[in-house]
Amino acid sequence: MKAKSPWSLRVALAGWLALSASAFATAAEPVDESRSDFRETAAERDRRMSWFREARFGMFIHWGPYSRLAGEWEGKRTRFGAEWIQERFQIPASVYMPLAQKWNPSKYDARAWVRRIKAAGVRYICITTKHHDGFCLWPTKLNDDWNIAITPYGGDLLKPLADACREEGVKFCIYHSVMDWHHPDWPGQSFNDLRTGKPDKERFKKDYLFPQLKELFTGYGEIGMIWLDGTWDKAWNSEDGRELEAHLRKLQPSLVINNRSGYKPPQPEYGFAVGNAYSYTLAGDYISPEGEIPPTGLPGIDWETCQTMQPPKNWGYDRHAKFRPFPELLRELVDVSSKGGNLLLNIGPNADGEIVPSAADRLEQFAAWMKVNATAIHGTGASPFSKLPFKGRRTRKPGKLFLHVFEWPRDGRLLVPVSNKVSRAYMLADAGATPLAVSASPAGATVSLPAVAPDPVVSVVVVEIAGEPAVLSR
Ligand code: JFZ
Repeated sequence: MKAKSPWSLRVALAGWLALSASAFATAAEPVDESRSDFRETAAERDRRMSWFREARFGMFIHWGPYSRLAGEWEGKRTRFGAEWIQERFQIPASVYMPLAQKWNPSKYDARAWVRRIKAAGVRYICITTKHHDGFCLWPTKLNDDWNIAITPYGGDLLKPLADACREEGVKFCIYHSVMDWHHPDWPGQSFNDLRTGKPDKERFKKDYLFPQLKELFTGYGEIGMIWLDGTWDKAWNSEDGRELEAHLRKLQPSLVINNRSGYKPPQPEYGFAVGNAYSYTLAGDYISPEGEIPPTGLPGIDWETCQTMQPPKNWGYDRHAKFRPFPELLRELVDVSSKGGNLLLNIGPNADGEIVPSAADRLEQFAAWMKVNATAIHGTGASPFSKLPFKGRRTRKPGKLFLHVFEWPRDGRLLVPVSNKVSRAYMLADAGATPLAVSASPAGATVSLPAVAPDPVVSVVVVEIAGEPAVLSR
């Protein structure tokens, strides 16, 4: 597909917003009644989305009975998708259930998790309440044999996390799979060899899915965001997705909803090739590219790239898979932030309830970097530049450009292609903010850098300018 200018995306987006049953409207126009009685002006939407846009960095947590198997079944490895192990090896419920019944995350310490994750600069945590295997991490009243209450652990795994998030000032968010390989009424793929009767989607929605969501939205305090998933099965259609979104909007109008309810209003042309059309569906409040970062920013669209630490695509803990190196993870966060998106980075705790050492180590490295540089990520806007004359990225706040330098220039000079007068330039790592020499030229402002980069992975140069960046085309 020929790459189109971002302008074409803006036009397409405007068309999408006008055509689709978007849940928000400008001050004058009423919301499309077909979608729900959820009414919101663009200003109200901006207020509702503000925490999400400011956060930039979230943590995904995939945890469930599959964590006990950790990517291995009868000596065979899943290779990817450790949380899909039941499907990979077609394990029937009669065999998979006893595995869950032995799950005892005895070392689980939600408060310790949240403190370690918060220190890494993460602003929201999104945990799997129920993944595709249908196992519920909370003692739901809607089934009596497939939730945490049937395990030796017995307690509620979500409640302590929700409480710890609230006490630590981290947004508590949830992942919830619509697809349910266990429930007898799920009309799509199932591994429940014990079920009887004929699946019934309407009963599944009305007597299970919707009431379970009501349990979650009335029992755990305010939930910041829901990461819906598992709606690609042909058994689930756009109308089901619209109903699901409307149900959630009624349960909690302040909720941020991702784009995977299954609802599919008219879609725009993005103007670039997308790896996974499902995750780029324009619906809900934001789009969720999986393991990929849009090549440019997506002006006017909220987006979040979700990414694993254990490639390829191991969201549940895999005992064999390697962990991606920290520099790659940090530069991914900087890249996403520079394009105006969020990074939802995943960890898969082990069956005992521990954040495994390789994940903990990366969180500690994030914590060390964020201690110095968080202001160059949280609350920043997308870069005003389409490209820069150095290997790195840039984020911005009013009056400030943050230049994230990946490779330290050999000549010690950094060209910032703006015609604005630079009032000050300094290293963010320099507590004394010692001014760096800046010279102006028709190409822009050139900053003279210290001989040695303060950080081996990403060093941030702060350039203070008056007004909006006047970018010089390159
Ligand atoms: C989904 C889940 O299947 C996966 O286990 C994990 O939870 C991830 C965050 O979300 O992954 C998907 C979903 C849909 C597609 C690909 C991966 N798809 O439609 O191409």
